[in-house]
Amino acid sequence: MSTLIRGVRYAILSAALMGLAGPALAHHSFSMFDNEHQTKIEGTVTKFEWTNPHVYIQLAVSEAGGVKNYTVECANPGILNRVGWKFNVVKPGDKVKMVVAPLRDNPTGGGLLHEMVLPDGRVLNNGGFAGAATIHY
Ligand SMILES: [Cu+2]
Repeated sequence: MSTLIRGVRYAILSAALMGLAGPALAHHSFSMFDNEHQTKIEGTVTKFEWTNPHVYIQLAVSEAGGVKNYTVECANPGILNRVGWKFNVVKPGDKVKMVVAPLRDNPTGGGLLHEMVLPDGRVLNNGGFAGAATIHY
Protein backbone atom coordinates (compact mmCIF):
# COMPACT_ATOMS: atom_id res chain seq x y z
CA MET A 1 0.00 0.00 0.00
CA SER A 2 1.37 3.39 -0.87
CA THR A 3 2.07 5.88 1.86
CA LEU A 4 -0.55 8.17 0.37
CA ILE A 5 -3.30 5.57 0.53
CA ARG A 6 -2.24 4.55 4.02
CA GLY A 7 -2.41 8.20 5.03
CA VAL A 8 -5.85 8.63 3.54
CA ARG A 9 -7.10 5.45 5.19
CA TYR A 10 -5.72 6.66 8.52
CA ALA A 11 -7.39 10.04 8.10
CA ILE A 12 -10.75 8.42 7.32
CA LEU A 13 -10.44 6.04 10.26
CA SER A 14 -9.49 8.89 12.58
CA ALA A 15 -12.41 10.96 11.41
CA ALA A 16 -14.75 8.01 11.93
CA LEU A 17 -13.46 7.43 15.45
CA MET A 18 -13.72 11.08 16.30
CA GLY A 19 -17.23 11.10 14.94
CA LEU A 20 -18.17 8.26 17.23
CA ALA A 21 -16.40 9.58 20.29
CA GLY A 22 -17.18 13.22 19.76
CA PRO A 23 -20.77 13.34 20.91
CA ALA A 24 -20.10 11.15 23.96
CA LEU A 25 -16.95 12.87 25.16
CA ALA A 26 -16.11 16.46 25.70
CA HIS A 27 -14.73 17.73 22.44
CA HIS A 28 -12.86 20.51 24.14
CA SER A 29 -10.98 20.83 27.37
CA PHE A 30 -12.74 21.71 30.60
CA SER A 31 -9.73 23.73 31.73
CA MET A 32 -11.60 26.97 31.16
CA PHE A 33 -13.83 26.00 34.06
CA ASP A 34 -12.86 25.87 37.72
CA ASN A 35 -13.72 22.22 38.16
CA GLU A 36 -12.53 22.19 41.77
CA HIS A 37 -15.43 24.38 42.77
CA GLN A 38 -19.14 24.37 42.20
CA THR A 39 -21.36 27.33 42.85
CA LYS A 40 -25.10 27.86 43.01
CA ILE A 41 -26.74 30.48 40.83
CA GLU A 42 -30.36 31.31 40.29
CA GLY A 43 -31.91 33.57 37.75
CA THR A 44 -34.14 34.01 34.76
CA VAL A 45 -33.51 32.30 31.44
CA THR A 46 -33.05 34.88 28.69
CA LYS A 47 -32.07 32.45 25.91
CA PHE A 48 -32.04 28.69 25.42
CA GLU A 49 -29.76 27.57 22.60
CA TRP A 50 -30.52 23.94 21.72
CA THR A 51 -27.51 23.52 19.44
CA ASN A 52 -24.55 21.27 18.70
CA PRO A 53 -21.89 20.84 19.86
CA HIS A 54 -23.21 22.42 23.04
CA VAL A 55 -26.47 23.59 24.42
CA TYR A 56 -26.21 27.00 26.07
CA ILE A 57 -28.44 28.70 28.55
CA GLN A 58 -28.19 32.45 29.00
CA LEU A 59 -29.22 33.32 32.52
CA ALA A 60 -29.86 36.76 34.04
CA VAL A 61 -28.69 36.64 37.64
CA SER A 62 -29.36 39.41 40.14
CA GLU A 63 -26.22 40.20 42.09
CA ALA A 64 -25.12 42.94 44.43
CA GLY A 65 -23.80 45.01 41.54
CA GLY A 66 -26.84 44.54 39.33
CA VAL A 67 -28.02 41.93 36.87
CA LYS A 68 -25.28 39.79 35.35
CA ASN A 69 -25.68 37.65 32.27
CA TYR A 70 -24.26 34.17 32.71
CA THR A 71 -23.54 31.87 29.79
CA VAL A 72 -23.92 28.30 30.99
CA GLU A 73 -22.50 25.51 28.88
CA CYS A 74 -24.30 22.17 28.76
CA ALA A 75 -23.74 18.91 26.90
CA ASN A 76 -25.13 18.40 23.40
CA PRO A 77 -28.80 17.76 22.57
CA GLY A 78 -28.25 14.01 22.03
CA ILE A 79 -26.77 13.48 25.48
CA LEU A 80 -29.32 15.73 27.13
CA ASN A 81 -32.27 14.00 25.44
CA ARG A 82 -31.21 10.77 27.11
CA VAL A 83 -31.40 12.31 30.58
CA GLY A 84 -34.82 13.90 30.20
CA TRP A 85 -34.15 17.22 28.50
CA LYS A 86 -36.13 18.45 25.50
CA PHE A 87 -35.59 21.26 23.05
CA ASN A 88 -38.23 23.23 24.96
CA VAL A 89 -37.42 22.15 28.50
CA VAL A 90 -36.79 25.78 29.44
CA LYS A 91 -37.78 29.01 27.75
CA PRO A 92 -37.03 32.69 28.24
CA GLY A 93 -38.68 33.93 31.42
CA ASP A 94 -38.30 30.65 33.32
CA LYS A 95 -36.76 30.95 36.78
CA VAL A 96 -34.21 28.22 37.32
CA LYS A 97 -31.53 27.28 39.81
CA MET A 98 -28.20 25.83 38.77
CA VAL A 99 -25.07 24.27 40.15
CA VAL A 100 -22.15 25.19 37.89
CA ALA A 101 -18.38 25.03 37.72
CA PRO A 102 -17.58 28.72 37.22
CA LEU A 103 -15.45 30.10 34.41
CA ARG A 104 -11.91 30.56 35.72
CA ASP A 105 -11.34 33.97 34.19
CA ASN A 106 -14.87 35.27 34.66
CA PRO A 107 -16.69 33.51 37.54
CA THR A 108 -19.72 35.78 37.29
CA GLY A 109 -19.92 35.42 33.53
CA GLY A 110 -20.73 31.78 33.18
CA GLY A 111 -19.87 28.20 33.86
CA LEU A 112 -20.29 24.56 33.07
CA LEU A 113 -23.60 23.08 34.17
CA HIS A 114 -23.74 20.26 36.68
CA GLU A 115 -27.37 20.38 37.70
CA MET A 116 -30.46 22.50 37.02
CA VAL A 117 -33.67 22.81 39.02
CA LEU A 118 -36.65 23.64 36.79
CA PRO A 119 -39.51 25.93 37.81
CA ASP A 120 -41.63 22.82 38.61
CA GLY A 121 -38.92 21.45 40.90
CA ARG A 122 -37.61 18.76 38.56
CA VAL A 123 -33.86 18.34 38.71
CA LEU A 124 -31.90 17.72 35.52
CA ASN A 125 -28.25 16.81 35.26
CA ASN A 126 -25.82 17.41 32.43
CA GLY A 127 -25.78 13.79 31.27
CA GLY A 128 -22.48 12.89 32.90
CA PHE A 129 -20.79 15.31 30.55
CA ALA A 130 -19.28 17.36 33.35
CA GLY A 131 -19.57 14.95 36.24
CA ALA A 132 -22.06 14.99 39.08
CA ALA A 133 -23.02 17.97 41.15
CA THR A 134 -21.34 17.90 44.56
CA ILE A 135 -23.73 20.46 46.03
CA HIS A 136 -27.48 20.64 45.59
CA TYR A 137 -30.43 22.92 46.13
CU1 LIG B 1 -17.05 21.33 23.57
